[in-house]
Amino acid sequence: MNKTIEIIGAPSAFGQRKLGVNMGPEAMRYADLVERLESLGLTVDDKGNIASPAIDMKKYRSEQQGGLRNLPEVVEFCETLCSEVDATIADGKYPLVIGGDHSIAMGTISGVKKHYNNLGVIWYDAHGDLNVAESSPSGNIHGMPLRALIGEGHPDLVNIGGYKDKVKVENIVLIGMRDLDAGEKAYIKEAGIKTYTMSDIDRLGMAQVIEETLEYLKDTDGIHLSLDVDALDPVETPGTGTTVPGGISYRESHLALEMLHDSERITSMEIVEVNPLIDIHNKTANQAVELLVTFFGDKLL
Ligand code: NNH
Ligand code: MN
Ligand code: MN
Ligand code: MN
Repeated sequence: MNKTIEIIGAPSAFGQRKLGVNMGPEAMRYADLVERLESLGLTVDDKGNIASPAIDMKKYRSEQQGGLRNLPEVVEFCETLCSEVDATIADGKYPLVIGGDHSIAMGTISGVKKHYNNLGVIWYDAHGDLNVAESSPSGNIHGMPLRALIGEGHPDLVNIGGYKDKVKVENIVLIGMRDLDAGEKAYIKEAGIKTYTMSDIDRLGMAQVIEETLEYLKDTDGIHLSLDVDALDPVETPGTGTTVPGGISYRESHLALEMLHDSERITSMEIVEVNPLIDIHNKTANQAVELLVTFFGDKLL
């Protein structure tokens, strides 16, 4: 990596109901994110956290039944993030967005996509995040960002960054799936989205999954990696709001990130859903940092 890595903290908790995920960026910084990347000889510029709308505790704790929880806050947050990511790439730097709940992907990817004609997206997650309000069991917008990026859902989400249709269905690869809602399953089949469930990973092995993913995305002109730490197994990686048993191991994740680094095809990256308030001694942030160090080129030998 000869580009400067620009870290953008995205402390959103608006996409779901568990406060603490907004402290994810600090948890990763306190796990020596910047120092560890610099020790690889990389140039790192930490831009700090983007400005967030205030959290109104009463509203945050309320049921807000019927639809899209914290919609205006999510939109405002993502618009700011979109502009920051856009500026980072325009400056010739490599954007590394640290979340924050997964709703921020609408901001990150809307900023990234301005610089690519045919962007690929790898969604490394236990969940598809392909809901619309009508199919969502929770009203939590962190379960909807990928569908909004495709161009479906509430217009305010679909039009973040002032334009729509950021990601083509044929340019998406889902890895780690094991908790898909009924509407998401139907949509994945109907749209034909390339998907690796946990049983696919078990049968094929992670090395083949990543090789096939890169081959599948061969015609893209850039690939964004959106890594939700709940893709990993909660026994090893407990500090996240929506844990699902039977996940990807820390070791398999290292392999995946090493292969993605070696491919030199991943042009932007975000890591999301680290929640230090439900973690054990900041273990999850530490793992996130270790994975990022691997992703940016550390070698075992
Ligand atoms: N599918 C569920 C929903 O939409 C859960 C989504 N939760 C996530 N996604 N953590 O990564 O509410
Ligand atoms: Mn997610
Ligand atoms: Mn998830
Ligand atoms: Mn999640």
